[in-house]
Amino acid sequence: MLSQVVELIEAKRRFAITSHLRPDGDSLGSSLGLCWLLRALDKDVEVIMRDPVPHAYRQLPGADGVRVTPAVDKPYHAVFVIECSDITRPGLIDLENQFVINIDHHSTTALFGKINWIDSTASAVGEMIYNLCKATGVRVTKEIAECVYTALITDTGSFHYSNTTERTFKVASELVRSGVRPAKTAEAVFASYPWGRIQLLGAVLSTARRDSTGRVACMRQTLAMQDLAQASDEATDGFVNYPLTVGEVEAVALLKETEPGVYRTSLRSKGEVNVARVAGLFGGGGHRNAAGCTLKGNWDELEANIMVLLHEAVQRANGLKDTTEDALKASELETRPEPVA
Ligand SMILES: [Mn+2]
Repeated sequence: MLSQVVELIEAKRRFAITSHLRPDGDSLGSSLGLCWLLRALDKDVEVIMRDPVPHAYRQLPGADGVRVTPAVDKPYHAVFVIECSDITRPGLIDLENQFVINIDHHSTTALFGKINWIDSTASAVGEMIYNLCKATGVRVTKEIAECVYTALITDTGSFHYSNTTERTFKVASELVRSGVRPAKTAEAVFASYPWGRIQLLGAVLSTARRDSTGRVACMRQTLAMQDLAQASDEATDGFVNYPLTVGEVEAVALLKETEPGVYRTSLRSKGEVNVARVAGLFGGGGHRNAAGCTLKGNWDELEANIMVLLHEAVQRANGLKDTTEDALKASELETRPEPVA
């Protein structure tokens, strides 16, 4: 919990901070924000990651100091692990031999740390880092503010998602007062993609289809599409959200081929529709409205399966009794158009 984290920071001096593979806005913003916080307390600290900083986050203060490494290869008094569901998520060799502090806002996280600070009411870990500033008496500098603000806007979908609370806006307001320029940060994060993203988006959208209820949609992304668009993995962030911009669509799946026969699957939903539960059936996890899992097997079968499960999730959220006939009818999919790539 928070008081244990504060005590540990006071007692120790040499720290590392890490987060999950393919770091995102919250993992990087929170890691770098915490790094600035610890520096303000004269601590010896560095951010270490298995994967490099994606293009969208290279403007973050301190991003150029992130050390990419496959292992925890230096001695530290403690290693902070930011928003990871378990100790393997950072992909760092020897991490399990460290004094680990687990900081997360997902209630589903394993309590793998010597200290576990979990706050599922926080919209992003960034919000928790802000609270840690207050708890340690560290002034929220412009650097900390920019890092934490990036965490907030990415994890709340620019304040669209249901994790956005009054407190999120209060923190955001304080961050703007500390020097954040919202338009500048938003442009850096959401408007700095390479052209290949547009080409890839076109290809992925061309695979979109719905079930007969119109409430469940799915899309796929193949390795061939990615090659053709010469798009990096990070250029595809957020594609899964497009079908949800349609009024009646309540749940969506994007199956993304990462190697032949293996699909990293993103699930998104609106309102009460719980996709974390669906992801959980396949060993994945996440939040009610945003979750993910890895599927293996045949495209068409996996897609049909996941759509039936999403349909059930939609039914459950709407309090409707699902008859077998409805479920079967819903599993009849629209004919897939020929994909562009
Ligand atoms: Mn997060």
